[in-house]
Amino acid sequence: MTDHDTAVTPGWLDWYRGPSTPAFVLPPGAVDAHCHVFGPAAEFPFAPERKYTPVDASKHDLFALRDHLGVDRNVIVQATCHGADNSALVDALHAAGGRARGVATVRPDVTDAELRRLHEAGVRGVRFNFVRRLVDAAPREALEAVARRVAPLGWHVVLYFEAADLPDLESFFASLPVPLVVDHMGRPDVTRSADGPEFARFLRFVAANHVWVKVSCPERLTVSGPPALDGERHAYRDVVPFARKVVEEFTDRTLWGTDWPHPNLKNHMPDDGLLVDHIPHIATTAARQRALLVDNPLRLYWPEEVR
Ligand code: 0GY
Repeated sequence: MTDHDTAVTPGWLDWYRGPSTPAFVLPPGAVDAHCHVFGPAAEFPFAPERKYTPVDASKHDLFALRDHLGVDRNVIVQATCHGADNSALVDALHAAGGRARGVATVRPDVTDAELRRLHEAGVRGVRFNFVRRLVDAAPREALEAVARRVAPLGWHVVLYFEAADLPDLESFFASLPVPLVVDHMGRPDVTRSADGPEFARFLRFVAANHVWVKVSCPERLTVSGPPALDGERHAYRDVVPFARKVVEEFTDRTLWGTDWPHPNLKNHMPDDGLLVDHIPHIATTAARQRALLVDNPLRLYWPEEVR
């Protein structure tokens, strides 16, 4: 893709306008720990090497959603369509006035001054993406170099990979000198059993390496649904056993996020209000909900408030 190619990717699903008001009331201080901003392209052009061109999803749109859902804070994750240009992310972090932290993408030759600038803006991690439809593969030495650069800042690495790739990647992940956070439960194949060998392997990896897990993206993982649309408050039943298992086994290291504005969904765009209504199905007690939504993200992203 070239930077002259500014047309939105064919078939792109725009984010859901006018989300419902959740029936589930989020606890005070709840954090949406996985969301993105896209552009606006006129102000923050997308990266030439991107694999998709989304519809704009600005910081103002994100903050409006935050307030509508009853979320208190956001963790904004650099999306691949912005490459390693973190300008839109940093702009959103500044505008959030302390109510957002960030996860950036940096290259190994990033300067110390740039890392300091990102830290001051609120960045607390970098994302390593292994999903081939989203990025060209980065050499492991380059990723190791990035991890070494950010470790002294107390940052973590957010890992995005497909379940089938975990066996190849696991020892590399374990060697990184930083805390690890996995996106979307490592993208399990939910047509298999949550008690089966593939997910068991993922859970062993999590346990052995003290990994944090985002129990996010049921709308991306689901096969049989039903989707979070038209008032459906029992959506994505096929994903629930996976998320519930993670929440129950690793209650103190789980994070939740909307994944708004939901890049690359193919068959439906969820009503974000109904995604909030999904939470009590995966975190079934008030204590688990508080850990998932408030205490855990605070410990990882605002540790100075947890003393
Ligand atoms: C997500 C998932 C996806 C995309 C990105 O940065 C991105 O482009 O993260 C995806 O397409 O699976 O976490 O938003």
